[in-house]
Amino acid sequence: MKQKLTVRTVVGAAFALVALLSLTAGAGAVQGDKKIRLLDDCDPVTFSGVPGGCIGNGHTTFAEFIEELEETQDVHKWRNQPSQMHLNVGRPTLIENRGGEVHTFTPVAAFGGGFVPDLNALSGNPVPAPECLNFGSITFIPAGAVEEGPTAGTGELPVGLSRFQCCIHPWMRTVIEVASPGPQASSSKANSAEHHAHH
Ligand SMILES: [Cu+2]
Repeated sequence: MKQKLTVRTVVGAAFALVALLSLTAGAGAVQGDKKIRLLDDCDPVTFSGVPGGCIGNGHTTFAEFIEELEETQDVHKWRNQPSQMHLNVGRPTLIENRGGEVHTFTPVAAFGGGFVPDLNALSGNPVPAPECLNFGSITFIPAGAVEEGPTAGTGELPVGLSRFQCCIHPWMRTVIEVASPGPQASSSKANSAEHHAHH
């Protein structure tokens, strides 16, 4: 009887250890880089005259690109994936340009136009985001490049909402929400306390 209990205890401890190890492995996986992809579908032949050019094997001609932009103020195949995401503090990001054109992934206080007036007008973003006119600080990400992005919880990507857009194609956008490292309720409690204080 005594021996059985001991065996059971050992087996229990082994299960606990396995559970702990898999939790640790899970936590490790969560710390991997979170990838954000910048996508397009430019046809190299008809985009050859576009500043920055186009490489790769996209299929959307320049005329089709402009036509879709005129009709919808957006070109669906030119987009950031994902367009919205949640990250925990400490999570690094990678920005991967999977398209054939140059893009930017520029932090902006508010979404606006980029630095190409024609694309701003056609996409319904007539007023450029000021950050997109500050050429010294814009990072251009060439086709095929993978760049380190901001890490959640740092000054570049603080707790709360951050907005990123392409300064060439201003409809290419991503909103990242970084969760508060404390209990989930803390920020909403703070909000409601602030709300009550106003009354
Ligand atoms: Cu772009």
